[in-house]
Amino acid sequence: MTRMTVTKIPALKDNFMYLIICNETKHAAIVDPVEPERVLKSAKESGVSLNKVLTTHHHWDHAGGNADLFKHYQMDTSLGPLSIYGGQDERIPNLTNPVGQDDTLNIGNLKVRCISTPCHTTSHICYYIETPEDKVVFTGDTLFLAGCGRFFEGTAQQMYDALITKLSALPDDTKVYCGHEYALNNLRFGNTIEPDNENISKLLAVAKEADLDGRRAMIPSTIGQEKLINVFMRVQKESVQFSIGKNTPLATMQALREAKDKF
Ligand code: GBP
Ligand code: ZN
Repeated sequence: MTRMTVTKIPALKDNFMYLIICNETKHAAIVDPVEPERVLKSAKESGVSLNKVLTTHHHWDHAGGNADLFKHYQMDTSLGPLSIYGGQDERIPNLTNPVGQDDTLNIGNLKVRCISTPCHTTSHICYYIETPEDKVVFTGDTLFLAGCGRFFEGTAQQMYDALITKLSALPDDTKVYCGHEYALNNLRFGNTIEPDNENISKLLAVAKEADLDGRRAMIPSTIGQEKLINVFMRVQKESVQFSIGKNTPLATMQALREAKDKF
C-alpha cells in the first residue's frame, strides 16, 4: 500500500480542492476547502480524520471556506480541533498556524515542506510532500499547467524566484496539483509563443479532447512536463525570449505575463 493518497475534488467553476491522506494513520489535510460540504463528504467517504487545512493564498475562491469549516469543527467537538495553515496574512480567515519558507508540518506520518512563493499574493505558499513512492506539490495560483498566476501583489522577479529558483528545483517526477483548471487556455497561449514546440502542440491536442470529455482530466502535471511545455518555466530559453522580443529571463517573464493578461 502506498503511504499517501491525493484526491482531487472539483470546486466552483474551475477550482480544485485536494484531500491529502496518510494511509498509515488515516489522518488527512485539505488544500483550499472553498466548498466545505464537499470536503466533509469526501473525508467521510474515505473514512479519514480530517484535522488540517493547507491554505495556498487569501483569495476567496481558495480561503473562502475556512471560516465555515472552522465553525463546523467548533460546533462538533468530536471531530477534534482543526488547524489552519497558510502564509502570515490577516486576510486568511481563521489562520491558526502561520508558516513560511521551509517550515514543515505533518499529516499523520507524511511530512509537508512549505515553499514561500510571493507574487500572485504576498503570502502565497506552495506545499511539497515526498514519500518513498511519490512526490507532489500543491501550487495554488503560482504554477498552473502551462501557466502561472497573475502578478496581483508582486513582481516578475518574485515569479522568477518562485518558478525558476524554487519550483524548478523540485525533482522532475514531482506531480503538480494546481489551484485551477486553465490547461486549454494556457496551452493555446504557449502555442502562440512557441509554435514549433511539439510538446506544447501535442498536449494542446490532448487538452482539446479532454475538454469534450470533461475539463478536469489534465491534472496533475509534473515539474518535468512543465519545464517542457510551460513558457513561464522556460524564460531562460532563447526561443522564448526571442519570440516575445526580450533578451533576459526577467524581461521575458514580465513581457509574457503582460501578453497573457491580454490574451
Ligand atoms: C481563464 O483563463 O479561464 N478566466 C480566465 C482567467 C486566478 S483566479 C481568470 C483569472 O484571471 N484567474 C486568475 C489568474 O491568476 N489567472 C492566470 C492567467 O489568467 O493566466 N481570483 O479568483 C483569481 O486569483 C481572485 C480572487 C483574484 C480574488 C483577485 C481577488 Br481580490
Ligand atoms: Zn488567486
